[in-house]
Amino acid sequence: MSELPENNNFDLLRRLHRELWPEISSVVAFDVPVIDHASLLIKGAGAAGTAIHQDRPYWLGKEASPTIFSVWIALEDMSTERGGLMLSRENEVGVSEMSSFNTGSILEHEESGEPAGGFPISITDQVASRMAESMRFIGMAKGEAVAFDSFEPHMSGPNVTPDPRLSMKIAYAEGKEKTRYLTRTDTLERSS
Ligand SMILES: O=C(O)CCC(=O)C(=O)O
Ligand SMILES: [Fe+2]
Repeated sequence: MSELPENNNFDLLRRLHRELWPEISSVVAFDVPVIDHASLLIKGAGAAGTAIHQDRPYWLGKEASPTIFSVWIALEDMSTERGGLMLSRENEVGVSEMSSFNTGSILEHEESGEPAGGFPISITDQVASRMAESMRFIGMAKGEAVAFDSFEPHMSGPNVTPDPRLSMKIAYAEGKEKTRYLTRTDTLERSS
């Protein structure tokens, strides 16, 4: 794809990408960096939380060996009440450690019918209850971001406020062997 469609959120995506990518591109060092997918994560007023899960089980069909990682960007100041992202602080590392992203393994997951939070594959109750103790709300101001790989357990609480929670996720990947993705990063950077 050499041109990006108009009338969508590519403006926002490009802007966020240009802010983020310089700091992480050399550490991640993909041959052909692509954005596998990106989406606004709008959690409606009163919406349920998202159960603890890894993303890798969702992406097994996308790539045989894992390269996709997420950058989760707060589009407003986050709070626990808003249902902000939760991660284990024990796993926190600096940007330089992103070179060892995606070397983890899949924990036991189970599929449930249609959970309120919308993510049907989640870590089994037994494993989750042990992990839950270390999960912490990640305080982020508007415009701040956190990156996590496809093996990072994460979750979020319910949005108990009367307004939607606004965040965005950009999922980067090695595009060398991929035929399906949203855009190459160089295409996005060149577009205006
Ligand atoms: O934004 C959230 O509350 C959770 C999102 C999530 O699990 C994901 O983007 O992989
Ligand atoms: Fe997720």
